[in-house]
Amino acid sequence: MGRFGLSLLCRIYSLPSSFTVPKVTRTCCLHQGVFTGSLPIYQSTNQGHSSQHRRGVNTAIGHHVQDLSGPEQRLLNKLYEGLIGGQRASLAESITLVETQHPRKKELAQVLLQRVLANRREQEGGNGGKPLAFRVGLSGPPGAGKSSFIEVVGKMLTGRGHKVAVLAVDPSSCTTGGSLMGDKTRMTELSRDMNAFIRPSPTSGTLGGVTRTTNEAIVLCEGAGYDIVLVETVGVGQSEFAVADMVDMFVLLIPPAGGDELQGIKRGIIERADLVVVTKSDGDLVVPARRIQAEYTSALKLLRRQSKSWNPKVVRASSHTSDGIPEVWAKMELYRDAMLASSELQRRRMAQQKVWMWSLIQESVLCHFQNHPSVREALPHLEERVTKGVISPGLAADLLLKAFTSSSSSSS
Ligand SMILES: Nc1nc2c(ncn2[C@@H]2O[C@H](COP(=O)(O)OP(=O)(O)O)[C@@H](O)[C@H]2O)c(=O)[nH]1
Ligand SMILES: [Mg+2]
Repeated sequence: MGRFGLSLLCRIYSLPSSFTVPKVTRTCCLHQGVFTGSLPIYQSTNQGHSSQHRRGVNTAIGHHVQDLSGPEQRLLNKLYEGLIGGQRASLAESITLVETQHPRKKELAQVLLQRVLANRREQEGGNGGKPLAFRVGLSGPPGAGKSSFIEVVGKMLTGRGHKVAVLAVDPSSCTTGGSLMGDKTRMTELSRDMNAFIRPSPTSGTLGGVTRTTNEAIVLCEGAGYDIVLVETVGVGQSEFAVADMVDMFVLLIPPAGGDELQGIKRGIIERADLVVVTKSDGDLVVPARRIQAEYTSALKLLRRQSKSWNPKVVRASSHTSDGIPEVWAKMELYRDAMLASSELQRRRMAQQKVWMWSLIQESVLCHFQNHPSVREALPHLEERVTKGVISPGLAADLLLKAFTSSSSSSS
Protein backbone atom coordinates (compact mmCIF):
# COMPACT_ATOMS: atom_id res chain seq x y z
CA MET A 1 0.00 0.00 0.00
CA GLY A 2 1.28 3.46 -0.78
CA ARG A 3 1.58 6.58 1.26
CA PHE A 4 -2.11 7.35 0.82
CA GLY A 5 -3.23 4.07 2.33
CA LEU A 6 -0.92 4.37 5.28
CA SER A 7 -1.65 8.02 5.94
CA LEU A 8 -5.34 7.25 5.67
CA LEU A 9 -5.07 4.48 8.21
CA CYS A 10 -2.94 6.61 10.49
CA ARG A 11 -5.52 9.37 10.37
CA ILE A 12 -8.40 7.03 11.10
CA TYR A 13 -6.77 5.60 14.16
CA SER A 14 -5.26 8.79 15.46
CA LEU A 15 -8.60 10.59 15.62
CA PRO A 16 -9.56 11.39 19.22
CA SER A 17 -12.86 9.84 20.27
CA SER A 18 -14.47 13.26 20.66
CA PHE A 19 -13.44 14.25 17.18
CA THR A 20 -16.05 16.24 15.28
CA VAL A 21 -16.01 16.91 11.61
CA PRO A 22 -14.95 20.44 10.82
CA LYS A 23 -17.35 22.08 8.38
CA VAL A 24 -14.58 22.75 5.96
CA THR A 25 -14.20 19.04 5.13
CA ARG A 26 -17.72 19.01 3.76
CA THR A 27 -16.73 21.51 1.13
CA CYS A 28 -14.18 19.23 -0.37
CA CYS A 29 -13.18 20.50 -3.69
CA LEU A 30 -13.77 17.60 -6.00
CA HIS A 31 -17.03 15.70 -5.78
CA GLN A 32 -18.71 16.03 -2.48
CA GLY A 33 -21.21 13.25 -3.00
CA VAL A 34 -18.50 10.65 -3.17
CA PHE A 35 -17.00 11.49 0.13
CA THR A 36 -20.16 11.85 2.12
CA GLY A 37 -21.50 8.43 1.13
CA SER A 38 -21.10 5.59 3.59
CA LEU A 39 -18.09 3.35 3.23
CA PRO A 40 -19.25 -0.04 4.50
CA ILE A 41 -15.80 -1.58 4.42
CA TYR A 42 -14.62 0.65 7.25
CA GLN A 43 -17.75 0.51 9.35
CA SER A 44 -17.25 -0.55 12.90
CA THR A 45 -19.38 -3.36 14.25
CA ASN A 46 -19.71 -1.34 17.41
CA GLN A 47 -22.84 0.64 16.64
CA GLY A 48 -22.08 3.21 19.33
CA HIS A 49 -18.95 4.23 17.53
CA SER A 50 -19.81 3.45 13.96
CA SER A 51 -21.22 6.81 12.87
CA GLN A 52 -18.37 8.64 14.56
CA HIS A 53 -15.95 6.24 12.98
CA ARG A 54 -17.50 6.68 9.56
CA ARG A 55 -17.31 10.45 9.89
CA GLY A 56 -13.66 10.02 10.76
CA VAL A 57 -13.05 8.01 7.60
CA ASN A 58 -14.90 10.48 5.44
CA THR A 59 -12.94 13.24 7.04
CA ALA A 60 -9.70 11.42 6.37
CA ILE A 61 -10.57 11.12 2.71
CA GLY A 62 -11.88 14.67 2.74
CA HIS A 63 -8.58 15.98 4.08
CA HIS A 64 -6.83 14.08 1.41
CA VAL A 65 -8.96 15.44 -1.37
CA GLN A 66 -8.59 18.99 -0.22
CA ASP A 67 -4.95 18.78 -1.12
CA LEU A 68 -5.75 18.52 -4.82
CA SER A 69 -4.34 21.29 -6.96
CA GLY A 70 -6.36 22.88 -9.76
CA PRO A 71 -4.63 20.91 -12.55
CA GLU A 72 -5.09 17.68 -10.57
CA GLN A 73 -8.79 18.35 -10.18
CA ARG A 74 -9.10 19.06 -13.86
CA LEU A 75 -7.24 15.86 -14.73
CA LEU A 76 -9.47 13.77 -12.48
CA ASN A 77 -12.61 15.44 -13.79
CA LYS A 78 -11.53 14.81 -17.36
CA LEU A 79 -10.70 11.18 -16.66
CA TYR A 80 -13.92 10.56 -14.77
CA GLU A 81 -16.16 12.16 -17.36
CA GLY A 82 -14.39 10.33 -20.19
CA LEU A 83 -14.51 7.03 -18.34
CA ILE A 84 -18.18 7.22 -17.44
CA GLY A 85 -18.85 8.30 -21.03
CA GLY A 86 -17.24 5.01 -22.13
CA GLN A 87 -14.17 6.52 -23.80
CA ARG A 88 -11.49 3.89 -24.22
CA ALA A 89 -8.64 6.40 -24.05
CA SER A 90 -9.87 7.64 -20.65
CA LEU A 91 -10.23 4.07 -19.42
CA ALA A 92 -6.68 3.23 -20.55
CA GLU A 93 -5.32 6.38 -18.92
CA SER A 94 -7.20 5.66 -15.69
CA ILE A 95 -5.77 2.13 -15.52
CA THR A 96 -2.30 3.58 -16.07
CA LEU A 97 -2.98 5.87 -13.12
CA VAL A 98 -3.88 2.95 -10.80
CA GLU A 99 -0.81 1.02 -12.00
CA THR A 100 1.60 3.83 -11.30
CA GLN A 101 4.29 3.60 -8.63
CA HIS A 102 4.36 7.38 -8.28
CA PRO A 103 3.14 8.23 -4.75
CA ARG A 104 1.13 11.32 -5.65
CA LYS A 105 -0.48 9.68 -8.69
CA LYS A 106 -1.39 6.71 -6.50
CA GLU A 107 -3.33 9.10 -4.30
CA LEU A 108 -5.09 10.59 -7.30
CA ALA A 109 -6.00 7.09 -8.48
CA GLN A 110 -7.71 6.41 -5.15
CA VAL A 111 -9.74 9.59 -5.47
CA LEU A 112 -10.84 8.58 -8.96
CA LEU A 113 -11.71 5.06 -7.79
CA GLN A 114 -13.84 6.35 -4.94
CA ARG A 115 -15.81 8.38 -7.39
CA VAL A 116 -16.27 5.50 -9.82
CA LEU A 117 -17.37 3.28 -6.94
CA ALA A 118 -19.94 5.83 -5.81
CA ASN A 119 -21.31 5.95 -9.34
CA ARG A 120 -21.51 2.16 -9.39
CA ARG A 121 -23.36 2.04 -6.08
CA GLU A 122 -25.89 4.45 -7.50
CA GLN A 123 -26.35 2.38 -10.64
CA GLU A 124 -26.58 -0.89 -8.73
CA GLY A 125 -29.19 0.73 -6.51
CA GLY A 126 -31.30 1.27 -9.62
CA ASN A 127 -30.75 -2.38 -10.54
CA GLY A 128 -32.23 -3.78 -7.33
CA GLY A 129 -28.79 -3.98 -5.72
CA LYS A 130 -27.56 -6.49 -8.31
CA PRO A 131 -24.15 -6.11 -9.94
CA LEU A 132 -24.27 -4.75 -13.46
CA ALA A 133 -21.24 -6.58 -14.77
CA PHE A 134 -20.23 -10.23 -14.83
CA ARG A 135 -16.60 -11.00 -13.94
CA VAL A 136 -15.12 -14.22 -15.25
CA GLY A 137 -11.61 -15.51 -14.50
CA LEU A 138 -10.01 -17.86 -17.03
CA SER A 139 -7.04 -19.93 -16.07
CA GLY A 140 -5.13 -22.92 -17.40
CA PRO A 141 -1.64 -24.04 -18.36
CA PRO A 142 0.30 -22.10 -21.01
CA GLY A 143 -0.87 -23.14 -24.46
CA ALA A 144 -4.24 -24.41 -23.20
CA GLY A 145 -5.97 -22.09 -25.64
CA LYS A 146 -7.12 -19.33 -23.27
CA SER A 147 -6.41 -16.37 -25.54
CA SER A 148 -7.94 -18.12 -28.56
CA PHE A 149 -11.03 -18.94 -26.48
CA ILE A 150 -11.35 -15.33 -25.28
CA GLU A 151 -11.06 -14.10 -28.87
CA VAL A 152 -13.93 -16.30 -30.07
CA VAL A 153 -16.18 -15.85 -27.03
CA GLY A 154 -15.42 -12.13 -26.94
CA LYS A 155 -16.40 -11.68 -30.60
CA MET A 156 -19.59 -13.66 -30.07
CA LEU A 157 -20.51 -11.46 -27.09
CA THR A 158 -19.82 -8.12 -28.76
CA GLY A 159 -21.93 -9.45 -31.67
CA ARG A 160 -24.74 -9.86 -29.17
CA GLY A 161 -24.45 -6.26 -27.98
CA HIS A 162 -22.21 -6.74 -24.95
CA LYS A 163 -19.18 -4.65 -24.11
CA VAL A 164 -16.27 -6.92 -23.22
CA ALA A 165 -13.12 -6.02 -21.29
CA VAL A 166 -10.16 -8.42 -21.17
CA LEU A 167 -7.52 -8.05 -18.46
CA ALA A 168 -4.50 -10.24 -17.83
CA VAL A 169 -2.62 -11.27 -14.71
CA ASP A 170 0.77 -12.67 -15.52
CA PRO A 171 3.24 -12.81 -12.65
CA SER A 172 6.05 -13.87 -14.99
CA SER A 173 5.78 -10.59 -16.86
CA CYS A 174 6.99 -8.84 -13.70
CA THR A 175 10.33 -10.64 -13.89
CA THR A 176 10.78 -11.08 -17.64
CA GLY A 177 9.49 -7.61 -18.46
CA GLY A 178 7.32 -9.02 -21.21
CA SER A 179 3.63 -9.65 -21.07
CA LEU A 180 2.75 -13.13 -22.19
CA MET A 181 -0.94 -12.69 -21.98
CA GLY A 182 -3.70 -10.48 -23.09
CA ASP A 183 -1.46 -10.78 -26.12
CA LYS A 184 -3.18 -9.09 -28.96
CA THR A 185 -1.59 -11.47 -31.47
CA ARG A 186 -4.07 -14.16 -30.42
CA MET A 187 -6.88 -11.66 -30.22
CA THR A 188 -6.46 -9.86 -33.51
CA GLU A 189 -10.14 -9.42 -34.26
CA LEU A 190 -11.19 -8.65 -30.72
CA SER A 191 -8.47 -6.01 -30.36
CA ARG A 192 -9.95 -4.18 -33.37
CA ASP A 193 -13.49 -4.43 -32.03
CA MET A 194 -14.83 -1.08 -30.77
CA ASN A 195 -16.89 -2.85 -28.12
CA ALA A 196 -13.91 -4.68 -26.66
CA PHE A 197 -11.06 -3.41 -24.50
CA ILE A 198 -7.91 -5.48 -24.04
CA ARG A 199 -5.30 -4.67 -21.43
CA PRO A 200 -2.13 -6.75 -21.04
CA SER A 201 -0.67 -7.56 -17.64
CA PRO A 202 1.44 -4.81 -16.04
CA THR A 203 5.09 -5.63 -16.46
CA SER A 204 6.36 -4.48 -13.11
CA GLY A 205 5.52 -4.99 -9.48
CA THR A 206 4.93 -7.91 -7.18
CA LEU A 207 2.08 -10.37 -7.63
CA GLY A 208 0.31 -8.55 -4.81
CA GLY A 209 0.76 -5.25 -6.61
CA VAL A 210 -0.34 -6.62 -9.96
CA THR A 211 -3.43 -8.27 -8.54
CA ARG A 212 -4.35 -5.14 -6.65
CA THR A 213 -4.20 -3.04 -9.77
CA THR A 214 -6.18 -5.70 -11.66
CA ASN A 215 -8.89 -5.51 -9.02
CA GLU A 216 -8.98 -1.78 -9.45
CA ALA A 217 -8.88 -2.05 -13.24
CA ILE A 218 -12.00 -4.25 -13.05
CA VAL A 219 -13.82 -1.46 -11.21
CA LEU A 220 -12.72 1.05 -13.84
CA CYS A 221 -13.81 -1.20 -16.74
CA GLU A 222 -17.22 -1.61 -15.16
CA GLY A 223 -17.43 2.15 -14.67
CA ALA A 224 -16.76 2.58 -18.38
CA GLY A 225 -19.79 0.41 -19.17
CA TYR A 226 -18.14 -2.95 -19.85
CA ASP A 227 -20.72 -5.49 -18.72
CA ILE A 228 -18.48 -8.51 -19.14
CA VAL A 229 -14.96 -8.54 -17.72
CA LEU A 230 -12.72 -11.49 -18.56
CA VAL A 231 -9.50 -11.93 -16.58
CA GLU A 232 -6.91 -14.29 -18.08
CA THR A 233 -4.13 -15.84 -16.02
CA VAL A 234 -1.67 -18.70 -16.29
CA GLY A 235 -1.33 -21.49 -13.79
CA VAL A 236 1.87 -20.06 -12.34
CA GLY A 237 2.50 -19.42 -8.65
CA GLN A 238 -0.43 -18.05 -6.76
CA SER A 239 -1.85 -15.95 -9.57
CA GLU A 240 -4.75 -18.33 -10.25
CA PHE A 241 -5.87 -18.21 -6.65
CA ALA A 242 -5.60 -14.44 -6.66
CA VAL A 243 -7.76 -14.27 -9.78
CA ALA A 244 -10.29 -16.74 -8.35
CA ASP A 245 -10.64 -14.29 -5.45
CA MET A 246 -11.55 -11.35 -7.68
CA VAL A 247 -14.19 -12.80 -10.03
CA ASP A 248 -17.79 -14.02 -9.95
CA MET A 249 -17.02 -17.19 -11.88
CA PHE A 250 -13.76 -19.08 -12.19
CA VAL A 251 -13.22 -21.16 -15.34
CA LEU A 252 -10.40 -23.63 -15.85
CA LEU A 253 -9.31 -24.40 -19.40
CA ILE A 254 -7.66 -27.76 -19.96
CA PRO A 255 -6.08 -28.92 -23.24
CA PRO A 256 -6.75 -32.47 -24.45
CA ALA A 257 -3.15 -33.42 -23.73
CA GLY A 258 -1.39 -36.32 -22.07
CA GLY A 259 -0.75 -36.73 -18.37
CA ASP A 260 2.53 -34.79 -18.32
CA GLU A 261 1.01 -31.52 -19.43
CA LEU A 262 -1.75 -31.88 -16.89
CA GLN A 263 0.64 -32.60 -14.02
CA GLY A 264 1.15 -28.91 -13.42
CA ILE A 265 -2.54 -28.28 -12.70
CA LYS A 266 -2.90 -27.94 -8.98
CA ARG A 267 -5.60 -29.88 -7.25
CA GLY A 268 -6.48 -26.83 -5.19
CA ILE A 269 -7.31 -24.84 -8.29
CA ILE A 270 -9.55 -27.57 -9.69
CA GLU A 271 -11.56 -27.28 -6.49
CA ARG A 272 -12.05 -23.59 -7.17
CA ALA A 273 -13.36 -24.10 -10.72
CA ASP A 274 -17.03 -23.36 -11.37
CA LEU A 275 -16.64 -24.65 -14.91
CA VAL A 276 -13.98 -26.73 -16.66
CA VAL A 277 -13.64 -26.29 -20.42
CA VAL A 278 -11.72 -28.93 -22.34
CA THR A 279 -10.30 -26.92 -25.25
CA LYS A 280 -9.30 -27.81 -28.83
CA SER A 281 -12.09 -30.34 -29.21
CA ASP A 282 -11.68 -30.60 -32.99
CA GLY A 283 -10.22 -32.99 -35.58
CA ASP A 284 -8.01 -35.69 -34.09
CA LEU A 285 -8.27 -34.07 -30.69
CA VAL A 286 -11.99 -34.80 -30.24
CA VAL A 287 -11.30 -38.31 -28.91
CA PRO A 288 -8.73 -37.29 -26.25
CA ALA A 289 -10.92 -34.28 -25.40
CA ARG A 290 -13.83 -36.62 -24.66
CA ARG A 291 -11.58 -38.76 -22.48
CA ILE A 292 -10.35 -35.76 -20.48
CA GLN A 293 -13.94 -34.56 -20.12
CA ALA A 294 -14.96 -37.92 -18.64
CA GLU A 295 -11.93 -37.95 -16.29
CA TYR A 296 -12.62 -34.47 -14.98
CA THR A 297 -16.34 -35.11 -14.65
CA SER A 298 -15.68 -38.02 -12.30
CA ALA A 299 -12.90 -36.15 -10.48
CA LEU A 300 -15.20 -33.18 -9.82
CA LYS A 301 -17.82 -35.46 -8.29
CA LEU A 302 -15.36 -36.35 -5.55
CA LEU A 303 -14.67 -32.74 -4.63
CA ARG A 304 -16.48 -30.75 -2.02
CA ARG A 305 -19.21 -28.51 -3.44
CA GLN A 306 -18.39 -24.82 -3.26
CA SER A 307 -21.87 -23.51 -3.81
CA LYS A 308 -25.41 -24.46 -2.91
CA SER A 309 -26.79 -23.12 -6.15
CA TRP A 310 -24.32 -24.54 -8.65
CA ASN A 311 -22.63 -27.84 -9.47
CA PRO A 312 -19.37 -27.43 -11.43
CA LYS A 313 -19.59 -28.83 -14.96
CA VAL A 314 -17.10 -30.05 -17.56
CA VAL A 315 -17.71 -29.06 -21.19
CA ARG A 316 -15.80 -29.31 -24.49
CA ALA A 317 -15.25 -26.58 -27.05
CA SER A 318 -13.14 -25.62 -30.03
CA SER A 319 -12.05 -22.08 -30.75
CA HIS A 320 -11.01 -23.12 -34.26
CA THR A 321 -14.40 -24.50 -35.34
CA SER A 322 -16.49 -22.64 -32.69
CA ASP A 323 -18.13 -25.96 -31.82
CA GLY A 324 -19.42 -25.82 -28.27
CA ILE A 325 -18.64 -22.09 -27.80
CA PRO A 326 -22.28 -20.87 -27.60
CA GLU A 327 -23.01 -23.78 -25.24
CA VAL A 328 -20.11 -22.81 -22.96
CA TRP A 329 -21.44 -19.27 -22.75
CA ALA A 330 -24.96 -20.58 -22.09
CA LYS A 331 -23.54 -22.51 -19.10
CA MET A 332 -21.84 -19.35 -17.84
CA GLU A 333 -25.14 -17.48 -18.04
CA LEU A 334 -26.93 -20.29 -16.21
CA TYR A 335 -24.33 -20.04 -13.47
CA ARG A 336 -24.67 -16.26 -13.21
CA ASP A 337 -28.48 -16.41 -13.08
CA ALA A 338 -28.48 -19.13 -10.41
CA MET A 339 -25.90 -17.30 -8.30
CA LEU A 340 -27.72 -13.97 -8.62
CA ALA A 341 -31.09 -15.52 -7.79
CA SER A 342 -29.70 -17.05 -4.58
CA SER A 343 -27.72 -13.85 -3.78
CA GLU A 344 -24.62 -16.01 -3.53
CA LEU A 345 -22.87 -13.92 -6.14
CA GLN A 346 -23.47 -10.73 -4.16
CA ARG A 347 -22.28 -12.44 -0.97
CA ARG A 348 -19.19 -13.74 -2.71
CA ARG A 349 -18.32 -10.23 -3.84
CA MET A 350 -18.71 -8.87 -0.34
CA ALA A 351 -16.49 -11.59 1.09
CA GLN A 352 -13.90 -10.91 -1.62
CA GLN A 353 -13.75 -7.24 -0.65
CA LYS A 354 -12.81 -8.20 2.88
CA VAL A 355 -10.25 -10.78 1.75
CA TRP A 356 -8.61 -8.14 -0.43
CA MET A 357 -8.54 -5.55 2.27
CA TRP A 358 -6.75 -7.98 4.58
CA SER A 359 -4.30 -9.17 1.98
CA LEU A 360 -3.38 -5.55 1.21
CA ILE A 361 -2.97 -4.84 4.90
CA GLN A 362 -0.77 -7.91 5.33
CA GLU A 363 1.42 -6.96 2.41
CA SER A 364 1.72 -3.38 3.56
CA VAL A 365 2.37 -4.18 7.22
CA LEU A 366 5.02 -6.74 6.30
CA CYS A 367 6.70 -4.24 4.02
CA HIS A 368 6.61 -1.64 6.78
CA PHE A 369 8.08 -4.14 9.23
CA GLN A 370 10.88 -5.25 6.90
CA ASN A 371 11.86 -1.66 6.13
CA HIS A 372 11.82 -0.51 9.73
CA PRO A 373 15.34 0.70 10.76
CA SER A 374 15.43 -1.26 14.05
CA VAL A 375 14.27 -4.44 12.33
CA ARG A 376 16.77 -4.04 9.53
CA GLU A 377 19.54 -3.52 12.03
CA ALA A 378 18.70 -6.55 14.16
CA LEU A 379 17.65 -8.90 11.37
CA PRO A 380 21.00 -10.23 9.98
CA HIS A 381 22.30 -11.08 13.43
CA LEU A 382 19.09 -12.75 14.58
CA GLU A 383 18.66 -14.64 11.31
CA GLU A 384 22.17 -16.01 11.66
CA ARG A 385 21.54 -17.14 15.22
CA VAL A 386 18.28 -18.80 14.24
CA THR A 387 19.87 -20.70 11.35
CA LYS A 388 22.68 -21.88 13.64
CA GLY A 389 20.12 -23.05 16.17
CA VAL A 390 21.43 -20.74 18.90
CA ILE A 391 18.00 -19.25 19.51
CA SER A 392 14.55 -20.44 18.56
CA PRO A 393 12.63 -18.88 15.64
CA GLY A 394 9.90 -17.96 18.10
CA LEU A 395 12.27 -15.95 20.29
CA ALA A 396 13.83 -14.22 17.28
CA ALA A 397 10.37 -13.28 15.98
CA ASP A 398 9.43 -11.91 19.42
CA LEU A 399 12.62 -9.85 19.62
CA LEU A 400 12.11 -8.40 16.14
CA LEU A 401 8.49 -7.56 16.85
CA LYS A 402 9.51 -5.92 20.08
CA ALA A 403 12.14 -3.84 18.27
CA PHE A 404 9.47 -2.85 15.76
CA THR A 405 6.70 -1.97 18.18
CA SER A 406 8.81 -0.20 20.81
CA SER A 407 10.53 2.13 18.38
CA SER A 408 7.27 2.59 16.40
CA SER A 409 5.40 3.73 19.48
CA SER A 410 8.23 5.91 20.77
CA SER A 411 8.47 7.65 17.40
CA SER A 412 4.73 8.37 17.20
N1 LIG B 1 -6.73 -27.41 -32.71
C1 LIG B 1 -6.92 -26.34 -31.95
N2 LIG B 1 -5.88 -25.58 -31.55
C2 LIG B 1 -6.10 -24.50 -30.77
C3 LIG B 1 -7.41 -24.16 -30.35
N3 LIG B 1 -7.32 -23.06 -29.56
C4 LIG B 1 -6.03 -22.72 -29.51
N4 LIG B 1 -5.28 -23.57 -30.24
C5 LIG B 1 -3.84 -23.51 -30.44
O1 LIG B 1 -3.18 -23.66 -29.22
C6 LIG B 1 -2.03 -22.82 -29.14
C7 LIG B 1 -2.07 -21.97 -27.89
O2 LIG B 1 -3.18 -21.10 -27.94
P1 LIG B 1 -3.33 -19.82 -27.01
O3 LIG B 1 -4.72 -19.33 -27.22
O4 LIG B 1 -2.24 -18.85 -27.24
O5 LIG B 1 -3.16 -20.45 -25.56
P2 LIG B 1 -2.88 -19.76 -24.16
O6 LIG B 1 -1.44 -19.78 -23.88
O7 LIG B 1 -3.63 -20.61 -23.17
O8 LIG B 1 -3.45 -18.37 -24.21
C8 LIG B 1 -2.03 -22.02 -30.44
O9 LIG B 1 -1.13 -22.59 -31.32
C9 LIG B 1 -3.45 -22.13 -30.94
O10 LIG B 1 -3.56 -22.05 -32.34
C10 LIG B 1 -8.52 -24.97 -30.81
O11 LIG B 1 -9.68 -24.75 -30.50
N5 LIG B 1 -8.20 -26.05 -31.60
MG1 LIG C 1 -2.63 -16.49 -23.81
